[in-house]
Amino acid sequence: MEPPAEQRPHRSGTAAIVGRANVGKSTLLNAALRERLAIVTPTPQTTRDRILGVVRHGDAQIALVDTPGLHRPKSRLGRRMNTMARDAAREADVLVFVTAIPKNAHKDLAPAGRDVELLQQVDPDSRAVLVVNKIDLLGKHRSALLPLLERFSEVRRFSAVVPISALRDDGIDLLLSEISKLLPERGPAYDDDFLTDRPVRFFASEYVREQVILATKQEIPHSVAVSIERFEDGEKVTHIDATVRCARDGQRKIIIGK
Ligand SMILES: Nc1nc2c(ncn2[C@@H]2O[C@H](COP(=O)(O)OP(=O)(O)OP(=O)(O)O)[C@@H](O)[C@H]2O)c(=O)[nH]1
Ligand SMILES: [Mg+2]
Repeated sequence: MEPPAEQRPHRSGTAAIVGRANVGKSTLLNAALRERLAIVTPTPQTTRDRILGVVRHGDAQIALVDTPGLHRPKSRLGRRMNTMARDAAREADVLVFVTAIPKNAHKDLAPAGRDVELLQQVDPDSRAVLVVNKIDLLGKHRSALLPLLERFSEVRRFSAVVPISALRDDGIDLLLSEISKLLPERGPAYDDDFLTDRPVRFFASEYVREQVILATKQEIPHSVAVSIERFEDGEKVTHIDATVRCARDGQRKIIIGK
């Protein structure tokens, strides 16, 4: 039986959310925080930086770190993004490896080859939780999950395996409980009201980039960068000037519509 709350030790530490692009890592971060902090789009490689979000769960404080999707890089930016994700995984107390149910598939589900490759690159002794996201896509075929989870367990040892739907807020609480149990016993590292270490300006630039990605097609999002030139908090309104940079003149025409 679990001891009463006042006798349970406080736990705190970092948990890195790592996985292929587009599996729902940022959606998971936001669901755990109950805040729309990280940007989310249907386009792969949306997240470009580490994003910290501090979650309180029972007797634990979890420093969740969202990371760029691991992919085969075609540019310097891509290589930097992969390095960032791998460093976050190595430095964390717990690795939260996220995979997702593919669209229109519910029979003979098997771990994606790329997931297997990535998992084999991780230190086998690290504490890892497997998260299978997008289980809402299974509809009534939930029984297809079991063989998938078993096949993942053959790839490496996981401290916990948690199917979730980050989009529907299904399984998030259970996941946070599993992560909490794996954190070291220690006091909180952050103040009670601390959410993230990034400044508001960073999120302002991210929200502009999110809109550019949502409004344009495949090729453009990867070459877009946004910088905030002015950020002035007024009494009633905040004035923000942002510059959107892209790689080619043709892209500029698509973004501004002329
Ligand atoms: N059906 C379904 N879609 C989801 C779920 N979670 C995320 N998505 C969608 O999957 C797409 C990618 O989500 P993100 O959270 O941006 O994925 P990511 O892993 O952070 O992607 P990168 O930052 O590019 O690596 C978005 O269209 C989300 O709405 C889920 O539980 N179910
Ligand atoms: Mg993301």
